[in-house]
Amino acid sequence: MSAVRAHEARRRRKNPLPGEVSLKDAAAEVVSPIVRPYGDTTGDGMVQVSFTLPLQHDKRAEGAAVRLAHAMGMEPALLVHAKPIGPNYTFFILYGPVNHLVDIREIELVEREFELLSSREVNQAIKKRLGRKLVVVGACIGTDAHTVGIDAILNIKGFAGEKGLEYYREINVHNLGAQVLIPDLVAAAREVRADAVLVSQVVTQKDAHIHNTTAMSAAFREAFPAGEVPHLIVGGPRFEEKAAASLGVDRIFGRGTTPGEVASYLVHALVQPTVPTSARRTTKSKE
Ligand code: B12
Repeated sequence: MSAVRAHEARRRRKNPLPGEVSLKDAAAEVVSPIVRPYGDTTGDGMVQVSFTLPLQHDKRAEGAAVRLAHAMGMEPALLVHAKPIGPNYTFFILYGPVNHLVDIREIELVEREFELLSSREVNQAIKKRLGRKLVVVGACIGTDAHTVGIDAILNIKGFAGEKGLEYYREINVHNLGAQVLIPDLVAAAREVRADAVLVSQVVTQKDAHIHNTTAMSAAFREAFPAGEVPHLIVGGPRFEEKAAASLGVDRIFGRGTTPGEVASYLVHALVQPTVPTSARRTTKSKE
């Protein structure tokens, strides 16, 4: 290592600049806990943002876009694209450095609370401890027609190299598809005596995913006696994983979820030895 490089490595190890990789030694790299975006060089803070303003496209609208970017901490803000969307709206893209830093030590993570099991282990656990098939009902509710996510979890072909829940011998899957009405979902869950209801919500316009999920969980609590409500799981790319309690569901799964994770979770939540499994089947709903 040259003297200059050795000196630079020493400086980066002792005193890394925000967003800079601090070199522990020539072979190993330790990332600084304080980061900012990377554009042309490490830590230069460069980002690109896009948004639409309710303004006709002219110089004033462009000035408004730049001002907004400044207010968001982008300084200087370079307007790289402006396109009218109809007479009274303009779409903008701006590029520049942001002056904010993120300390990754302050990030709160939702840790996975269950062990990942193979499909064989899942089947064995259900067979041995539940003594019957585990029944799940899945659907996209409301006006949401984005079925790819729920199909990725349920369909036999699966997702990310993992088979879907239909592949599991000990899981009975009822996939109701798109735009299912909440009363129909409740009725189906009751009819097949679902252990778990898996709902997908991809559209988030006007918080549709929040409203639909809250309405769905309320409908289940209304239709089933306390303690007999099926396990409610909701999934989609834009849920906050920590929001389960406020939405009235038992678990939220987000972007990139795999079927194996969901199967393992179902065992964790519904098939543990401590769960009095036979009790769930004897008294079910207010029929
Ligand atoms: C494919 C697609 C469509 C297809 C859907 C086909 C189908 N059968 O699903 C079609 C063309 C029909 C469509 C229509 C529309 N779409 Co669209 N669509 C998409 C697109 C490109 C991909 C979605 C997708 O399939 N992702 C792949 C799957 C595998 O990922 P996923 O859904 O996130 O699922 C994973 C996890 O989230 C999780 N998961 C999801 N659900 C569940 C459920 C459970 C129980 C669990 C455990 C896990 C889980 O596991 C999955 C696997 O990891 C997205 C943009 C994008 N790139 O995401 C837009 C997008 C979702 N669509 C959008 C919009 C606006 C629409 C329309 C309103 C457009 C229009 N004006 O007509 C319509 C609405 C139709 C309707 N009534 O719902 C917007 C939504 C914006 C918003 N804020 O809500 C997006 C984000 C595009 C965008 N950037 O604007 N769309």
